[in-house]
Amino acid sequence: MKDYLKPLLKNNKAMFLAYDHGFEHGPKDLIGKSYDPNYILDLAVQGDFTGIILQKGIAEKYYTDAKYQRHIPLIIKINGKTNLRPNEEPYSPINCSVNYAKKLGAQAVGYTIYLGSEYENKSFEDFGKIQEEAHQLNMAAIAWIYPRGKAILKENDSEIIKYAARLGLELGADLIKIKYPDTENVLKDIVNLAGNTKVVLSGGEKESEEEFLTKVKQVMANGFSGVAVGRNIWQRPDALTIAEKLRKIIF
Ligand code: FBP
Repeated sequence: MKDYLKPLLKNNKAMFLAYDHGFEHGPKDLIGKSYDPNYILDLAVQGDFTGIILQKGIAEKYYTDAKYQRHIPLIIKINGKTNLRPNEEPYSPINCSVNYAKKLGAQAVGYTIYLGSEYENKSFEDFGKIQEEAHQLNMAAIAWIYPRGKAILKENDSEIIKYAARLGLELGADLIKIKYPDTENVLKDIVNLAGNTKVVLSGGEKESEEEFLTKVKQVMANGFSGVAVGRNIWQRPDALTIAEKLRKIIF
């Protein structure tokens, strides 16, 4: 089995900085200096993250600098949606090809699947193609798997998060990004169900440093491969300090 994730891992672990929130949530999330992509890219380098997650527009206009290309591997999020439309049955359309992500210097592509949505079938078709194209180009295929839609009564229901983990493996994702389940007891099951697909924790809304780092400790103790986090890092004035604490837990 080829290890497409190798350029994005350190000691086999991932610490990704997510920065697609201007698209997904709008400017309300871009608190303080975080509206500035250069600030975030510098943070990713100085904080020793193992990858940065960007939409193509930001990659095209900011990741061109050699200081970033040399020091922080790129993951292009190739689909995205705003939060302005009713979220009842979500679907996130593709806005960048795998081929173009490669041209921008990406080592991986990321794609969000809303598990349980009326449109999940379309997402599976999309991801099926994306995964094959990515592997042909020697890139990793990463799936954000978020249960969402009318059929989903609780987005962090542990049984559904376990389902998401298994789905990631069966769809051929190299790595999945999932939300913290409603109980710590299933963390090991999640990892076991994902098998050779790596699992990282999605950061979530900003919470206290202690709450966030406790979750990270728990997932790492249960075999997760790291985190992909945004708001819990760059919404803080002391972003580099928390990045260092995170690094100590993960590596
Ligand atoms: P955070 O660590 O800030 O939660 O970022 C992770 C992420 O998946 C982002 O990539 C994405 O923009 C956002 O969360 C989507 O959040 P949601 O769909 O839950 O509103």
